[in-house]
Amino acid sequence: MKPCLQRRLFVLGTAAATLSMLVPASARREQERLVQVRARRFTFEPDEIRLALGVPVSFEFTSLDVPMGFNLPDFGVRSDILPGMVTRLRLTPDKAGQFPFHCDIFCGSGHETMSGMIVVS
Ligand SMILES: [Cu+2]
Repeated sequence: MKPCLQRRLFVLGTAAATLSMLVPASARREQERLVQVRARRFTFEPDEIRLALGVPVSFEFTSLDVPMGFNLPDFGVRSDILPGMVTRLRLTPDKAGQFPFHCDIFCGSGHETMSGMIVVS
């Protein structure tokens, strides 16, 4: 490699390293947490989900038997959960506490008890 080309590459590399240090931490993409939830008559697994305040989460729902719903009224979100499919729901918890969720699609006797809890701290 010619010395002048080596010097150019060094300058370019140094400039790129400097630029990456100048990007503030807040502008970097926050790590999104993945939470997989499996539904089956008449349970969610897991039925207690602990989340960190302000950290984005991506839910992936699957049903092992019949169509279900995931409804989290305190955050105003819901999702269908269909057998053989993965449905996704993104959420960034902006308040701390315990927030119940439940199935909102009738799935048989026992549907009324199909619920769980999101715990944000
Ligand atoms: Cu149900």
